[in-house]
Amino acid sequence: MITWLKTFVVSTLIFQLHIARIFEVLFFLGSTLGFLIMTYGLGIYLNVKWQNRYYLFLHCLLTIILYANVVYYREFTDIITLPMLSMSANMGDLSTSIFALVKWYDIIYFFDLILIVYLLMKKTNCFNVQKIFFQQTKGYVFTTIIIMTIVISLGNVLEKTHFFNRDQLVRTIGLYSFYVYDMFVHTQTNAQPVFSNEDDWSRIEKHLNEYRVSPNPDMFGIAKDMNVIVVSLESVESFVIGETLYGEEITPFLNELIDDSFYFENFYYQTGQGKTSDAEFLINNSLYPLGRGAVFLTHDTNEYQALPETLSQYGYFNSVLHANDKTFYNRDVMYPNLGYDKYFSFSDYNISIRNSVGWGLKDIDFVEQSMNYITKFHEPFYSTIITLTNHFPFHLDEEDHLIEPFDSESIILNQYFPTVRYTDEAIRVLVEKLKEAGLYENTMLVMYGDHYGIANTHYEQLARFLDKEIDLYEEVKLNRVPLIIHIPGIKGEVLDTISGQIDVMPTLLNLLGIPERDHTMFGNDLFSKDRKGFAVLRNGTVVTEENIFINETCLNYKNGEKIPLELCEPNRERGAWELYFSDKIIYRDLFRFKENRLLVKE
Ligand code: GP9
Ligand code: MN
Repeated sequence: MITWLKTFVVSTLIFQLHIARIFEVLFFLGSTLGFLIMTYGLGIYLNVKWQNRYYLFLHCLLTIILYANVVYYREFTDIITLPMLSMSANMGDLSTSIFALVKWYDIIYFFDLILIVYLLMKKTNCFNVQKIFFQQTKGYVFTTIIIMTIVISLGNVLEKTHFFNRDQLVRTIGLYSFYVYDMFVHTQTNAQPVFSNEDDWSRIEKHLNEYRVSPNPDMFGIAKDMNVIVVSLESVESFVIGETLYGEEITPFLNELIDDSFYFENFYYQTGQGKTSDAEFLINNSLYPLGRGAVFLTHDTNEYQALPETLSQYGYFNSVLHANDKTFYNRDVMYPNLGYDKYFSFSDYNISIRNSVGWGLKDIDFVEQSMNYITKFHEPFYSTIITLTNHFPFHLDEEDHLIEPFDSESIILNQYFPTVRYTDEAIRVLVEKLKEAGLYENTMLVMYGDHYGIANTHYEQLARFLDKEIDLYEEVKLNRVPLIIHIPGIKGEVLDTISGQIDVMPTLLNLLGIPERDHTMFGNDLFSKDRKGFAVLRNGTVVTEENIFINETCLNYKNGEKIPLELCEPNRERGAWELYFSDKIIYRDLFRFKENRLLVKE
């Protein structure tokens, strides 16, 4: 009863699951109870002496699962999934983030243990589930089978209807049953058929052709043979661009650069649990990352048709520069697979206490040291530069503050402004150094925000900065990150097409004068004359020029007013298919069969 109650209270209050309707409450309570009966019921097989210990152990285990999710939710507004456990190797580097998320008052989550231990000491037999629920083992086995079947079928039905919103899945089947289902999905995805049938590709191609638009011929090859530098701007969101805090510009350099570049103001991040690495995956493959875990970790040996691989065929030298341990996100394995020739990581930089903060080397020092490598590259080159200073929890020494922190109850939000401002300064240094090295005039610069910086849990305070209420409509818009494309000799402009990270690869190919040919890409050229704005986020939210589908709600795109759900249906469905087909390619490693298929076609 204690575990049950605790799970319900925490889930409704902390996870913002919006369990509002009465049937949702009943569903959540019912599915959680089902899971608890199933697991506590196992105790009937134990010798009475061991039963209480088993119940205590189980309660502790479930409390740990619950609490781990509470901590994770504070920053990621998401639930932990099983493939993420393979990310535990990253934990060492994550420690700065984790310490900022654990609070002293969290002790409250463990208070009930006192009561339980007291009851156990009193040798009460109130935990004797056998007496309460089951007279015989058959009853237990029967109940368990029924509950397991319900949970897995329900999860399956939700997936079949392309339900990509984990919040809703947990809301329906409960937190613990979610793990039963997740385990089922985990074993299923790991055992995807080794063979693909002809049908897989034809369905995918049919879907993609339906939405494919021709790239803009006027832009074809305008950056031909130029070097390309793609900068991942850690946690930089669109809301800071062009904005001021206490009269000071937050991103003065990016604002200046935008005046001379193409700037996409309605560009959305589409990352999942693999965050920075998911963004890299999107940019380099025009495929969606997965809904569970980081694709860099779970599908590192797949066949891909990545951008660096294509560029190699055009004589490019491909590299990544990022001052973190090379194994983080399994990058040292994934990069060669994507066609990168060299990865400059932690050991290639001089890193000391003096030049580090938070997650490691400060961005300005990182850019300066990176330039020593870049200036020696064989041309043309394609380089991905991944910044780090503007990473949660946004630590920065006072002496590096170029703007005052914000003043609100959220320390995280307050600190975000000086770190964004600092990364902006690092980009200024990068551009200056490129100019000094004579590279600026023949290098196309692409900069994108990798994912959100300020989680929903800080929205109350963020609303104060934005000076407006953050309703569902504003919440959607807060998924926008900047995309800047600077092409030497071209003036550029601000473009408002609704787009996402998935669109970058086809755009770059066109600018570089590389025909799309056999590439399977889910994105479309950002400059295409036939382009229809579209972006699907990894949680199934869909943004188009007419409407927005979010959390089973349909909003008018222009004014955010709630409109009938049917109006969003075609776009919701398209978004769901996009994610479904992209996932299918990855889970089944379908590119392995694509080449054979093309040969057969010829
Ligand atoms: C890690 C860095 C940050 O190397 O890219 O990753 P994130 O936590 O943002 O995914
Ligand atoms: Mn990141």
